[in-house]
Amino acid sequence: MAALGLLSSMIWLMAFGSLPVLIHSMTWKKTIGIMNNRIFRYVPNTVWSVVLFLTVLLLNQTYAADPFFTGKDGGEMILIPEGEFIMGLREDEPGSEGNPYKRVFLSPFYIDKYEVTNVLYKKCIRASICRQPSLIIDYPRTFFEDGKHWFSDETMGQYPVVGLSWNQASLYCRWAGKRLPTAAEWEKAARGSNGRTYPWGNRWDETKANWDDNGRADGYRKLAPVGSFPEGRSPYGVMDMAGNVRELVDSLVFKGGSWYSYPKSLRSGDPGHGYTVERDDDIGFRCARDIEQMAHEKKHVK
Ligand SMILES: [Ca+2]
Ligand SMILES: [Ca+2]
Repeated sequence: MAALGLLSSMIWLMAFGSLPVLIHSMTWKKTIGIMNNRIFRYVPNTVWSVVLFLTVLLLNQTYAADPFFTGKDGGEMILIPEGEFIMGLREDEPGSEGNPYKRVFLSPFYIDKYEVTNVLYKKCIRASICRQPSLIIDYPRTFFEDGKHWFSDETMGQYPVVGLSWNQASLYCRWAGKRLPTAAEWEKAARGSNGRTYPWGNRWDETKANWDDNGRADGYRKLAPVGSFPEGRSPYGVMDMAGNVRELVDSLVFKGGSWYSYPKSLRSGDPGHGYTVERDDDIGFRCARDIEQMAHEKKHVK
């Protein structure tokens, strides 16, 4: 990803840098011996410049907007490598009955680095695939103190989208060329392979996630923009796997707890049962993607 980003930036720099430089470079052809023949002499500099500009632009489109790392929605994804991980809760933890530690093997997959944001969800609405989110109960708490609307206000673009049903979330992922993660995939992406309790480790830290503290320790009374807690990232660099919005997966459970949850629900191994309300103001999601699917599509594009 970093290499692609660097390449993309360089290409853009070349594209915008080359055009004015070449147009004004009247001695350009003479400095390169091979250009100093009949064909090149009678083609104006501006034409060569435009050709170069368009080539560079085309290259940029090819490498910068690679849908295999971002999906159609442009949401950045992270590779979770193949292998075993420990799922569930330690024997001495509350809730471990019925959800004990177990080893689970998973093939590699990609998962969104961030919770799906309002700005990304709006792309799917503009494509006439997704419907507007709406809350099943319009709690007063869904409005921010200054009266901003949680979805329509333009300054809320980087906040996670809420107010969706499971079907709406699933539809979004499919539109983006992705799917909802399984509970196991979600949990591995959140806690890594060694069964740690929270994405950052085994000890609770009230400053590393957005939870129900009324803003006292984490700085947020309600939702926070995605990626606001980089120190709370998972071993793979996935953000907000504890708190902010609890996340829909492909089974009907919610993972990771939210801004309206206490630390117990923020444990990555928490089964996330006990909530049945859809389209709530603390429920969001992120998408996943198969490696095989990506390789298959790439072959077809070529
Ligand atoms: Ca909070
Ligand atoms: Ca979350």
